[in-house]
Amino acid sequence: MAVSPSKRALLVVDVQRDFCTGGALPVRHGEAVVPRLNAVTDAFTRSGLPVFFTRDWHPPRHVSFLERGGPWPPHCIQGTRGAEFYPGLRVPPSATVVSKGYDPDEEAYSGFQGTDLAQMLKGASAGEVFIGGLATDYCVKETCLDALKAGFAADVIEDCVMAVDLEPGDGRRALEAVSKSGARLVSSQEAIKMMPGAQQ
Ligand code: VGL
Ligand code: ZN
Repeated sequence: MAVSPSKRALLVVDVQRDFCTGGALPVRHGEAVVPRLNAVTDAFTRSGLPVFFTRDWHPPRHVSFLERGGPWPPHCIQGTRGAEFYPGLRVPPSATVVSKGYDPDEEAYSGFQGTDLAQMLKGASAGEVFIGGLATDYCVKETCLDALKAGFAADVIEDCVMAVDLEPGDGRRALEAVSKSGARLVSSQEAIKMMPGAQQ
């Protein structure tokens, strides 16, 4: 599916304190994606392409929390420090922030679930989304699968994602699953070089 380079958008998934070292639900080395994502974000904004940042945005006592029988410790509670974007993550003024998982009784791994993300992407003339962030085996995977279902081409930036890996290999299997569903796997360097007007 060839999409014009001018129709690309960047989607940065859940790069929040709670998913990084020291957070409530830390992804091993989660914060390692930050400098690479910043470079990709810069390339998109330099090319005038839209950038979107999702954030996990749970009410206290969310259905996914252990206290309600869910799999996770409380994390990314609305308005708390843990729900903040990781320090140093570049969120440009032009970025659109999309909050998800705000329904107390519904899990929402995908940035498309219960949000206007698909309409906003279409409104920004996007036909292809480049995806990075946390975590590979949950929110990145589900966001990518929903992007494909909504008719977008999708590229996962492999060195800009990190997995929870509750079971060893979950991250690798998630990348296999999205790739089998039609997503392309790229490196951040490749993504940067694909930008319209890239220097090299
Ligand atoms: C996520 C587990 C629980 C994610 C969110 O962003 O991948 N994982 N909530
Ligand atoms: Zn969550």
